[in-house]
Amino acid sequence: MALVIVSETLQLQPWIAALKKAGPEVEILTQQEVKDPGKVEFALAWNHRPGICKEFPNLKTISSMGAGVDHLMKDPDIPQHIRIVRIIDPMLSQDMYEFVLALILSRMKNLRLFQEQQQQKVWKKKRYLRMGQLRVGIMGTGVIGHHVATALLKVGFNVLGWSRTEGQPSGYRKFFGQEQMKDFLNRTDILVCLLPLTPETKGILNRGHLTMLPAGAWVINVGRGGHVVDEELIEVIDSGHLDGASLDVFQEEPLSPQHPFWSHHKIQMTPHNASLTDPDSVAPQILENYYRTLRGEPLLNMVNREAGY
Ligand code: NDP
Ligand code: OXD
Repeated sequence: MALVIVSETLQLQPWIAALKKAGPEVEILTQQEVKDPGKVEFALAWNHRPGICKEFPNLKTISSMGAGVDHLMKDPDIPQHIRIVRIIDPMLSQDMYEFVLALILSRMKNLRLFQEQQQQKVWKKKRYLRMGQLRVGIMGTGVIGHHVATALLKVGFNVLGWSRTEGQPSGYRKFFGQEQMKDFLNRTDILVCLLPLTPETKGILNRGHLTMLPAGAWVINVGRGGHVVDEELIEVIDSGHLDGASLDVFQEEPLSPQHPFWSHHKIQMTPHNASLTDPDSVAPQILENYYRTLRGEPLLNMVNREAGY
C-alpha cells in the first residue's frame, strides 16, 4: 500500500516533507516514482491530470490538498466507489478570515486610494467608514464561511449569511436557498463569496444577482473564478452600481495577460492566495484518512459527491 501525490501546479517538496515527518512509516511517492501502480490505494491530489483512476487500478480514496474539490469533480473518470475527502483545517479558516478582514479594512479606510494619491503626491482627505456601518454578507456559510462570519461579528461588523440549507442556528442572521437570496443580497454592502464551485453555483455572481446588491456595494470573491460571469461583473461595475471587486480566484489561473480584470482600476486582484493549505498543519488528517482507508473505516471530511462539495 502506498500514498501517491499528484499535482500539475503545486510544489510537492513541502508536502512530501510534512507527510514523511508525520508518518515516517508510510510509503509516499510522486506519480513519477510509482513503480508498481497496483500498490497505490490513496492519492493526494490538486489539479491532477484527468485519468489517475485508470493509472492506479486499486485506488480507494482521493484526498484534495485543499478545501475545494471542484478540481476533482471535473474529472469524469473517477468511479463512484472511490471516496473523496477534503481538507478542513482551523488554520485555513483563520487565514481566510485574516485575508477578508484585511481587504475590508483597507477599503473602509481608503488605503488603496491613499496609495494612489501618494504616487501622485496628492494630499486629500476622505471620510472613512466604521465597522458597525457595514453589512457583510457571507455567501456560503460552511466551515470557512461560518468561521469568517463569526470572527467578523466578534470584532463588530454586522454580518449575515446565505447557504443552501438552513443549517444550525448561528449568531448572525442566516438566509438560505434561492427564495431567500434576493433578501440576502438586498441587505449586503460587502459580499464575500465563499461557496464551493458546483453546477448550482457556477456563474452565481452574474448581472441579475449583482444588481440585487445595494448601489455602492463591493464584492470579494475568494470562492472560485467560475462563480463570476466576468463580463457581467465588469458591466455592473462600469454602470456605477457596484463600487468594485476584490478577486482572488479566476476562471483561468494564472489569468491571461489579455484579460480586462488586470487593468480595471476598480478591480483588485490577488493570485489565489487568500488562504493556503499548510502541509504541516494538515498532514495528520491526511494520514488518518490513509490509515482509515487501509482498515476500511469511515473517513474524515467526506465529500458528498451528489451535492458536489
Ligand atoms: P464547505 O463545504 O464547508 O461550505 C460550503 C458552503 O456553501 C455551505 O454553507 C453550503 O451550504 C454552501 N453552498 C453550497 N452550494 C450552495 C448553493 N447551491 N446555494 C447556496 N449555498 C451553497 O466549504 P468550505 O467552507 O470549506 O470552503 C468553501 C470554498 O472556499 C471552497 O470550496 C473553495 O472553493 C474556497 N476556498 C478558497 C480558498 C482561497 O484561497 N481562495 C482557500 C480555501 C477555500 P450548506 O451549509 O447548506 O451545505
Ligand atoms: C482550497 C483553495 O480550496 O486553496 O483550499 O482554494
